Amino acid sequence: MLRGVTVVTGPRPCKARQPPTRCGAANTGGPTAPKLRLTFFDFKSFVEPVRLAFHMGGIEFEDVRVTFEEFAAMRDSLPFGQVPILEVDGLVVSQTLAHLRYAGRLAGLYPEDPVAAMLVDECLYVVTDVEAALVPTMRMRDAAAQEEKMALRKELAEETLPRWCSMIENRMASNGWSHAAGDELNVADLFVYTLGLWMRKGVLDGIPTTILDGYPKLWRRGQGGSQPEGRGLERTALKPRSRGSWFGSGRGSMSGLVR
Ligand SMILES: N[C@@H](CCC(=O)N[C@@H](CS)C(=O)NCC(=O)O)C(=O)O
Repeated sequence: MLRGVTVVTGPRPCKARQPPTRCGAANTGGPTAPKLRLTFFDFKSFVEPVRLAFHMGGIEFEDVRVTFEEFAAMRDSLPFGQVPILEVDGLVVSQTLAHLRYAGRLAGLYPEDPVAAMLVDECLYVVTDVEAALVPTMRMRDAAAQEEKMALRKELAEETLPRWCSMIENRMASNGWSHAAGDELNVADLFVYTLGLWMRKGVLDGIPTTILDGYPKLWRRGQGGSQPEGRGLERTALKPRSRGSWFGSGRGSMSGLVR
């Protein structure tokens, strides 16, 4: 039995349902709202922005958290052998960015304008690139690999991450954007925010928690900026539209989001 969440006994096969022909309207619990189940491990990772987008839009979804053992048991039944998966009325879909854009459309956090949407996509892929630079060092767990890992982290802290952060900062500044990819809060901000929290948390040896301090547009303290930090975020940007606060809700790792 899972810890306080619904057990996934194996998603239905993709062929069970045909994809909808158009994007659904906001799913705030109406009779035609699709039934949504998001399945991942019980940590934030890159799935957190999807959960946040659903939450901000007041969109009902089942937040299924599986253990590694449960994932191993279900892996062969998954379309690409990976989590996260999002089930939409039984249709099983993989890939976080697909989930995030879908959640953003339902929640009104993804632009309809094609160019504005492309700019959001640009930011999402930039964040994916930054993440991709960090992830290999996460896998270096053996004692023998520590020296190499710390050398790579030093390069990340002193060169790679500052270069990416400067480019995002400059992109915002030169376009006069108040947010990560435009003038309104959207899923790009949620993605940048989640990555930023992780980088600043002190859990990545060799990456200083001050890593984003020199980028006031990218990571602005207090309220009103692209990535308002901490409790300011709870009060403003991530305020859910129709339900109680995500923060402090005691839902697994979610309550720790702003720590
Ligand atoms: N590009 C995929 C990556 C998903 C992914 O790597 N998931 C990992 C868990 S964090 C997984 O399921 N790994 C198992 C495997 O690939 O066998 C996404 O964004 O959803």
